[in-house]
Amino acid sequence: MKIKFAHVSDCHLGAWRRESLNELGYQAFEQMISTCLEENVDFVLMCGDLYDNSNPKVDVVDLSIKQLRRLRDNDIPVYGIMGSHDFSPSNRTMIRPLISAGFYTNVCQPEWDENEQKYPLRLRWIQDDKTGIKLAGMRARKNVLEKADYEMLNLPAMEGESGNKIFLLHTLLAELKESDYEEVEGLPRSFLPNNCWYYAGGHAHKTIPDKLRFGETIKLNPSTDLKERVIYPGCLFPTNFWELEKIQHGGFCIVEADLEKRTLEVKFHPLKIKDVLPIFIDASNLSAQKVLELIKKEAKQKNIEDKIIPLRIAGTLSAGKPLEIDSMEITEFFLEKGAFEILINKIHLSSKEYEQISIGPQMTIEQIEGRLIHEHAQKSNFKEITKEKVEKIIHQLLKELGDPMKEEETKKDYVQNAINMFYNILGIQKEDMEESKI
Ligand SMILES: [Mn+2]
Repeated sequence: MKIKFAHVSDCHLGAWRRESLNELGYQAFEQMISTCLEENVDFVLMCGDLYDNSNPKVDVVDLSIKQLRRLRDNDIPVYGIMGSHDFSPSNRTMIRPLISAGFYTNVCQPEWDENEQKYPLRLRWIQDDKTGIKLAGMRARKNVLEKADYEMLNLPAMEGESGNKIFLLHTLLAELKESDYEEVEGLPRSFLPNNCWYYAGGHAHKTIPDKLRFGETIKLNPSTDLKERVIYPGCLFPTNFWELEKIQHGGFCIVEADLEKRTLEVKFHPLKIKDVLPIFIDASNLSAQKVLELIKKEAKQKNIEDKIIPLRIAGTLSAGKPLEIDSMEITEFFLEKGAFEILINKIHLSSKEYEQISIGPQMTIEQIEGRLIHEHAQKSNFKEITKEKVEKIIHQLLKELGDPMKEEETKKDYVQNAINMFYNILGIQKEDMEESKI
């Protein structure tokens, strides 16, 4: 007998600040559900981070329920675990009403064995009626805190269960970690129960193994090494600038399995909702003005029509400040030329006028502050105020601003006193200011 299931993770519905991009994420979700129905899958695995946080907006909940309902109406169960984003330590997660409504079965069912000292935790296997597949999984917590749960897991007890088993996880496997995830902690494979058929992974937003994305089918049989049976489909739709730039689109997996031969075939289904065109501008040794011209030239030369443009500007400007490369101006320019949406990233853009100030790890906060103020004051250029005076003024202002509101002081008085203090330190006559208001 052959069965088929979908493996989905990291939908992050509602992750974007821009509704236009959230909308694309919702479309990806809808397409995924439609494909599951067309392919007539036996069940769907949801490996965490369905929502971007544990308390998503009503609109997001509503549209996800409408989609999950299409699965339920067709008797396709959803088995899931919570991810680092939609898990809540107090169990106040929006996944809960989904479970109550029968749209989602939580396969992270801990059972505690009081007689066990070191490994008291077991996860109950839940059997799918139609296929007989047994499922269990470990939900994530923030900052890989689930590590402590894995450490208590009674692996032999879980391994002792017979049948075709699928384990769901929302944790990166250390052995599969790529350089892109250097700062993300991974757990070694020895944390996982050994003899499962398939390990449905979540948390990695990039597909692992990479070759799945390029259309390769992954074939697994009972002798395949555990490491290769851990699959991460990656996010359903990119959730941030880096992902748009790096992977452009997300997707999910459909797995076909032969129950007798105990073989599986994994295929990736890309979800290309909108074309993405990453643009990189090297601003090194160029003036802010020149960079702006270069960006506009790119917009004219490239076909940006109806595309999402992640625009990265990096390097050290020879003249001008990063702020002079006006994001509003660039955005308007691209949208006028027909781009669907543009995101601008200037994190690695700096200026010679304000070069990085080196600070040592041994420096105190006060020392760092002092150094920053000193170096910026040295770059000031006022006719009537010396650099030393600028430095002194900044220190005075910071000191005064650090004073909290006095108990007997009203808010109005506090604000007025602060304004007077500014006048004093900056040597401004109050009358001058009042006159200039007219
Ligand atoms: Mn995620």
